[in-house]
Amino acid sequence: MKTFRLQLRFLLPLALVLVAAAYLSLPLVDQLTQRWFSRDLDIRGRLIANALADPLTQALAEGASPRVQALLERTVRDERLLALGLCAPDGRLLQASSAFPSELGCRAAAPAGSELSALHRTDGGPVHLRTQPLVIGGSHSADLVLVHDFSFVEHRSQDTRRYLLYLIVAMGASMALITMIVAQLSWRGWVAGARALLRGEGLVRPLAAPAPELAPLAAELRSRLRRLEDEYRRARGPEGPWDAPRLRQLLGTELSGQEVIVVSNREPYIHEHGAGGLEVKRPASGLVTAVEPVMRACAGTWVAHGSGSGDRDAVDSGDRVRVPPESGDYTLRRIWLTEEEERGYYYGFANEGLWPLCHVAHVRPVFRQSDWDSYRAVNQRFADAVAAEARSEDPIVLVQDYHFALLPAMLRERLPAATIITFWHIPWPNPEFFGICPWAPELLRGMLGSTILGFHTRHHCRNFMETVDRQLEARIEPEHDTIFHEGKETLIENYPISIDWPSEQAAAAWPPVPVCRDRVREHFGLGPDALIAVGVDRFDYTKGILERLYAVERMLEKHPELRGRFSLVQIAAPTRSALDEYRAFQRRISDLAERINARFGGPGHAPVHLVAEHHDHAALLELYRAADACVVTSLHDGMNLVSKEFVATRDDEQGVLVLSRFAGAAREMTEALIVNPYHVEETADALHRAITMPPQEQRERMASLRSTVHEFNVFRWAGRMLGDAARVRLRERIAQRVEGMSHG
Ligand code: GDG
Repeated sequence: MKTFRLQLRFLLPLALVLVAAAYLSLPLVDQLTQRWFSRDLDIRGRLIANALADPLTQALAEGASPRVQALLERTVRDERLLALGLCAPDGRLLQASSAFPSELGCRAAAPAGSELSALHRTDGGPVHLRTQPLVIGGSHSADLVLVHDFSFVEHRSQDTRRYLLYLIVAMGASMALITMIVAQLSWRGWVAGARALLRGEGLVRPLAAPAPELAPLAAELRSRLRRLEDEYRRARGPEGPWDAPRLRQLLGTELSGQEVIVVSNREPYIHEHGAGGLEVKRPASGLVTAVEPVMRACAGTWVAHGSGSGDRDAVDSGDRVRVPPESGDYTLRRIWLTEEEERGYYYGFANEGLWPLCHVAHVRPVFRQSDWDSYRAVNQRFADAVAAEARSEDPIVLVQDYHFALLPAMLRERLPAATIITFWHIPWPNPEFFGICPWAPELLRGMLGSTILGFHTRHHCRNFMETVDRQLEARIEPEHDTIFHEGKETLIENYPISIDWPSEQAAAAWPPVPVCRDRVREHFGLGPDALIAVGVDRFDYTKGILERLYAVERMLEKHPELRGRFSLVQIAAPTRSALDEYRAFQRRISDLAERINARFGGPGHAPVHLVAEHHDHAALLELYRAADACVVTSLHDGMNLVSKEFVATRDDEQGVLVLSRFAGAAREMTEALIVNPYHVEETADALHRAITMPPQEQRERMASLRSTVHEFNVFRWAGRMLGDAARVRLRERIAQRVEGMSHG
């Protein structure tokens, strides 16, 4: 709009000048053409008159009027010469060729004896008259009048005028076009310049210094930059609290104006056809829990698989819908997959191959060629969609999880200047274990298309670097946490994920803990002195639900006094039930729960309440707040957000967390009772200790856990990643200029 106004300011005066030019120049052109052609006819006339003078004077002197007539008629065969006439000195027309305009006579000619040219209009059109005196015997005896057709001059003049007009219009159009292009380019240049300045680029101007002697200096500068960045990352120290406004501020300063695109398989909102029409649901997913608040803060685009039965009815013609439904903070772009694609890419390669491969949970990974083909094809489709959604050539793209290991390199081909941050939400196994995947090198190459590759823990980062070391020709620089592969550098860093710490207003609206306990007791038919442990998981074999039940069974064996008092409420949200492995596992859990209930339950009491249903957030909140203990016994878990959610809901500073040492969360949440879930005895004892822990010890542990999770929240996770991305972008820009400097 601004460019348009700018252009208009130039184009209007230009149009006025051109109209004025046309107005003034056209009559001038008329006059000029007339003058040129009159002069031309004069010269011709004089030539003809001179050529006729002798034969005419001779014929006149001899009084041979037929000869005079023949001479006149022969001469007018010239196409432009209309007629010839002979006028006596007294003004009589002596003789004339047959086409001599009768209305002219000798009046229009010049006074006798003088040479003159003039224009006249006859019935047949405009004519040019030239009078040429003839001298016989030394005295003036007659005047020869040459009548030339002048209408062709008018035609030519019209043609010239038309061509001139075309020329002016064409000139005007080209000038306008050039103006528009120049204005566009200079506006874009100005905008790019302003953006660059905001990003701090303007601070580093390209140096036009000559090169070779500066090469060592440039290398030194580059390595110092790298060391500075390393030191900055490692010595981050106390950073102050992270929250949504601070993340927004980071996006508005260091990453000013940059667009953020998230890619994940799971969508943050699912539309389903329900009894009440189109209903919106939040899926049970750690990834969605973590990334959603970040997207709310930065208002970007989220590209994900549209998996709900009503998803197609909720999107616009570009497959986009604004979410969350109540505020529409960001755009969700849905990608549709066929059943076959979903079977191969999602259930097959991602969940039967990579999921068990990365989780040491003793479930054998399955690798099928057809699944791999499908995985590759779907990764390409998502990469294409991200490139199509990008409005700039260097967006920040946050690639989520093991469904998209190949996407970073594919996207790098489409958008070479993009900053691609890939976050791997699940663990990374050791190199030997990862090596069993038939396509290990391809997966690693795909991931190394990322600018930054994030894992939850340092341990996973190390495993990844060692895997690359075994599988690819790459240069690994552990001191900088970087891998150089095919001329591209990837930073491998740990970013422990977390949750959006609830605001004071949100917490104030929660039902009080005693109310939650009453409701849960009532719902599950528990007694007033019931001891409640909760487990909240997707119904997945990595979550250690089996081991948890064994621990409950063992605890009840060891502590008969707890029978009839203790209950585990296990929420198991349905997940991947299309896979045999999952269905078999879910059956096994149900059978075990039944067995324990049969063994230790009684009339009106069950020690295990297995609820294999998806619950809404309010129900989970109520459960967390009602619990004496929350049990997380994952056999392997990238982080585990349930442990953090439990702690966040306990503003009463009561309740104990039992946490598997194989969950990434165990590295931060050291005040939990840390267990090895494979060790049934140890887990049973920890569970017992949890439900019998004195309130004071509970308070001390919970207060400390809460302060950790409050500080290490999801905005810190995103802020550190995006902050690192901003620094990498800045360093790359400086390095490019230094490079330019050393190459002259
Ligand atoms: C992966 C990694 C990593 C569960 N049931 C329901 C429900 N949930 C929510 C929980 C929690 C989330 O799902 C589960 O998060 P986790 O982190 O425990 O596990 P994964 O889904 O396996 O997530 C994991 C995570 O990614 C993030 O990086 O921590 O290690 O495996 O938020 O509350 N939510 C609702 N109803 C349920 O029934 N609404």
